Amino acid sequence: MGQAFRKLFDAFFGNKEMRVVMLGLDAAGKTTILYKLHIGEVLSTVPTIGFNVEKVQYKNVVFTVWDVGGQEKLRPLWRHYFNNTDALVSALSC
Ligand SMILES: Nc1nc2c(ncn2[C@@H]2O[C@H](COP(=O)(O)OP(=O)(O)OP(=O)(O)O)[C@@H](O)[C@H]2O)c(=O)[nH]1
Ligand SMILES: [Mg+2]
Repeated sequence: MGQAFRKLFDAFFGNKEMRVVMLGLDAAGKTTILYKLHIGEVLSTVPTIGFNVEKVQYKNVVFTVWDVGGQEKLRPLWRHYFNNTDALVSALSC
């Protein structure tokens, strides 16, 4: 009974996890956004070769945010990040 109640409680009030993938052309600002969300600061960045991944908590949701390199040679790899993704953020430069 206690375990069933805990499961029910967690379903309503426990942390939920969501996987978010950020894609966009190189120098669009994805890594800048990721670290602003993660540590609250704008860091100086270098072009991402591969990916960065960080957990960002908002209320009871833990977002696992994948920031994928946007250089042309890396774009064919983007499709490999879509599996089990709950949200996609598309970064545009302006
Ligand atoms: N003016 C301006 N510059 C920005 C902004 N966001 C990021 N930058 C700058 O743009 C450059 C590239 O930012 P990144 O966050 O590394 O870009 P990225 O999308 O991760 O690029 P890749 O890793 O190559 O895919 C850095 O020099 C940032 O300081 C913004 O909102 N405004
Ligand atoms: Mg980057």
